[in-house]
Amino acid sequence: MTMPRSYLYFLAVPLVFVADAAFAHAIVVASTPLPNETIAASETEVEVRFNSRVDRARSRLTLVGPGGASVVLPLADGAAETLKSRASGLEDGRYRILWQTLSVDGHITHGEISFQVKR
Ligand SMILES: [Cu+2]
Repeated sequence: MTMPRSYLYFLAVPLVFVADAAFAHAIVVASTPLPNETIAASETEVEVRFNSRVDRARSRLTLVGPGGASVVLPLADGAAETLKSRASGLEDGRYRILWQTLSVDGHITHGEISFQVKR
């Protein structure tokens, strides 16, 4: 099957643009805890891994507890693609890890990972 050259050109341009944007932004590729994981302990490692390096000084992990109170988690050293910390003193209930990050292309992205503590 053959296509007019001009049609292929217009088809290709948006695909290139989308691929470029996807590589540039920080996207979560793995996490601890996993989304909706249940933890049977009062503390856990917190790690969010992205598809690209992140600016740790301008990134943040916030833990929101079952009662709605939130605390900014201190970031530990680690791989350049990760935000790493530790949450302790956890009670039973549903928690959310809010992540906000500045990726190397200067774009801020954010999201959240929900998990449950049940002992
Ligand atoms: Cu970007």
